[in-house]
Amino acid sequence: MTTPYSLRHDWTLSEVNALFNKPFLDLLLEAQLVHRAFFEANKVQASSLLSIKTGACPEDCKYCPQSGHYNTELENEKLMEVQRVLNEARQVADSGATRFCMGAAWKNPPEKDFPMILEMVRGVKALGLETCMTLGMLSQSQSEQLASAGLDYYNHNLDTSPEYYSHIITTRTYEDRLDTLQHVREAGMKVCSGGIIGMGEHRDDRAGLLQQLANLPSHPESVPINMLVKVEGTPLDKVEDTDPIDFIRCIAVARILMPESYVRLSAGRESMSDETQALAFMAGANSIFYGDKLLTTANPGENRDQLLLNKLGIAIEGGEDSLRYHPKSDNSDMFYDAMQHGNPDTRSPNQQPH
Ligand code: SAM
Ligand code: DTB
Ligand code: SF4
Repeated sequence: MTTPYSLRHDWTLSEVNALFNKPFLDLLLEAQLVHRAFFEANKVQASSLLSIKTGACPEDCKYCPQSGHYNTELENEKLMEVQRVLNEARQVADSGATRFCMGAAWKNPPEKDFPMILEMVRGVKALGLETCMTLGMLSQSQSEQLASAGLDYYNHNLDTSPEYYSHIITTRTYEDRLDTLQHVREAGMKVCSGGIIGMGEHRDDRAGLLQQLANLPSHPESVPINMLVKVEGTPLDKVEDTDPIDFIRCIAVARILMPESYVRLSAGRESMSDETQALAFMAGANSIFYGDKLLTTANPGENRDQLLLNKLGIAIEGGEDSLRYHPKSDNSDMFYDAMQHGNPDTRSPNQQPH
């Protein structure tokens, strides 16, 4: 059976905006149907985060508590010893999370530290966890070394639209970010790339960010959608709160544009209600950060997450590749057909009658 949505890499801004402008319930239904056509329903992937080098970052990302340009009273820490990282990873392996994501507050990883980074990848991999790192910009050679050491995923976010980007970061360009994503791809690693909602951006910027991600030569396997965590001392700490419904729209549009990708309901869950999180899962989010800390800020602890997931009947999945192209759950085809025939303008050109 053909999947109802073919993968596209040619989305126009007006098409993406048209999705954003749909009635909320229509958008949510479409996203959930796309989700069920590509993934098993009621399952989420769980990753744990560890900051392996904290603070004093030379970059000026206006959202970030770890930038050395702002005073956030964060305690800076140099690169962690490999054994300490592996001890943390052992605990994660027992928690139910399947991926261990190590983050460093660097513009790019210094060559002198690179052998330790590679050792961490090998060590975490040997514990049976999937490995992910986010270390800033990478050269082609560094990407290849990480891939050879067994790094499964590299996280590098586009963060926002190309147009809004310079309001948020001035110390590296959008092009720099795209270059790193290309190096990661060429080295054969899986790409984790997404952005942040709630930095004072316009809806067009949210559409622009998702358009950029969806129009990459291959969709990122993992798309983290972060809600800004406002940290005192950063230039964005007083920005207006994002309406949760607007945030859910971003998740739903990401799901529709990148049907095969894991969409991660990422930073910001600590201050989200259970109902908002439930709507995010309905909109097609199927991945979370698990554990009581993100990199430097709080995340709901495992107890709160277990209660929520139990309430919703959602299980943490064991290994993500086994679930790709899972047979469609229940009768999503029937609903999908009904929706398509009821709303002809939601059909892509190759689905329209001739
Ligand atoms: N330094 C590396 C880099 O920026 O590429 C890796 C670590 S950085 C903290 C990873 C991502 O975390 C950023 O790209 C951003 O999307 C996200 N992030 C950082 N601070 C955040 C905040 N306050 N709220 C939401 N997301 C945030
Ligand atoms: C991503 O998109 N979000 C994570 C992960 N990738 C590295 C980081 C969120 C950081 C939130 C702020 C903090 O805890 O420092
Ligand atoms: Fe540094 Fe990354 Fe924070 Fe930017 S997001 S200031 S690069 S740690």
